[in-house]
Amino acid sequence: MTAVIRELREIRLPLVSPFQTSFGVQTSRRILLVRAEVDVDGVTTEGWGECVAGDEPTYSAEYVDGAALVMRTVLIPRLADVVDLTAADVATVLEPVRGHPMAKAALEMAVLDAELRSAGQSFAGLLGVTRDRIPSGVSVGIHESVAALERAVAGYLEDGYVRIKLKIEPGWDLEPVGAIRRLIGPGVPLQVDANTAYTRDDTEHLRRLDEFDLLLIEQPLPEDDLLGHAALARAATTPICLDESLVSLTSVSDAIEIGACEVANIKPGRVGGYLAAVAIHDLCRQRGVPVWCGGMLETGIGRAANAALAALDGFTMTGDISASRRFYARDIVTAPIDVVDGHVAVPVGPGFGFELDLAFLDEVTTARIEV
Ligand code: SMG
Ligand code: MG
Repeated sequence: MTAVIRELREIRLPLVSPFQTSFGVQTSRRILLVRAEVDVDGVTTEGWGECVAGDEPTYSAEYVDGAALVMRTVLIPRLADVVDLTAADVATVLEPVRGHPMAKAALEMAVLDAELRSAGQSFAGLLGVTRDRIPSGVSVGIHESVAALERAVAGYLEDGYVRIKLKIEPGWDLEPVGAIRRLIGPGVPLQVDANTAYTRDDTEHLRRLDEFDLLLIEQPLPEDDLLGHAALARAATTPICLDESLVSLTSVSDAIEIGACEVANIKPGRVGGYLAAVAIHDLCRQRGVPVWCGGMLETGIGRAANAALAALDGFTMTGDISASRRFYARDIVTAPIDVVDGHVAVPVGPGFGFELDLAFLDEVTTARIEV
C-alpha cells in the first residue's frame, strides 16, 4: 500500500454570526483541505484532511497561506519521497521540519482517512471507542453587550448544548460571566477561555472568577508562560486548563508535572495530528488529568474526526464539538454534524465517517492545486 497527496484546496465559508475572541473577530473562514489517495492492489481510494490554521496567525503562528506554502514546498515533497507511505509514517517523516503542526496534521489526516476507507474501517473502530455519542458544548464569543451575550447563550441552551464556554478578555470578564451564571443557574456547566489575554499581574483579578463556580479557566496567560499558569493554579480554586501552550507530548507532560495544567484541551491540529492527540490523551489519562476536545471552527470533516476522538475514555469533560450550523449555514458534508439531546453521534462510517457534498464543495472552492 502506498499513499500520495493529490490536491490542496482552499474554500471559503461565511460564519452564521461573527465570532469574537481576545485576538480578533471572524466573520468568515478560509479553510485549507487536503486530498490524498492510497493504492492497494491497484484499487485507489481517496481521503480528505482539514487544516485548522486560521486566516491570520493570531491563535498561533500558523495561517492558511503559510500552511499551503509549507505543505506544497516542503512537506508534500518529503512525503512523496517515501516508498509505501502510511499514515503512521507521516509524523516521523515530517519530524525534521520544525513547527507547522496544523499543516502536518492535515496531511496525516488525509492519508489516514484514505487508508481507513480503503480498509473499510472507521476511525472510531481504529480507536476502539465504545461510546456512540458524546456530550456537546458550545463556545460563545465576546459580544457587544451583556444583553446580547445573554440572548446568544439562551439560544444555545434551547439548542440543547450541555456546557457553555465564554470567551473572555480584560474588560469582558467578571460582569458577563456573572450575568451568565445568574441566567443559567448553578446547575449548567460553565467555563471561560481567555486565549492568552492576561498577564501574571492579573492574578488577583482572575481569582475573582472563583466565585462563579466555573469548570475551568482556559489559557489565561501567554502560551510560553507555564510557570505563570502554575502560580495561578496555586492561587485560584478554579482549575487551570491549557490550550495554546500544549503543543507536544513533552509540553503536556512538563506542564502537568509543574502544576500548570490541571485540565487539558486536546486539539489534534495544535499537536501535529490525530495520532499525536491519542498519545497525549493516553498520557493525561495515566496522570489522572481530565481532558476534553477543543474546536477550531471545523467543517464536517474535522468535526466528524473530533467526535470520534472525543469518545475515548479519557475525554471525561464536554468538548467544543457543536453542530455544524453553530458556525455554518451549510456544511461541505452531506450529513452535517447535529446536536440531538445535547449530544453528537460518533461517526461509524469508513474513515472519519463523513461524505462530502461535492457540488457544494466546488461552489465554495476559491483555489485548487493539483499536486
Ligand atoms: O470550533 O467550536 C469551535 C470553536 C471553539 O472557542 C473555540 N476555539 O481557543 O479554544 C479556542 C478557540 C480557538 C478558535 S479561534 C481559531
Ligand atoms: Mg482555547
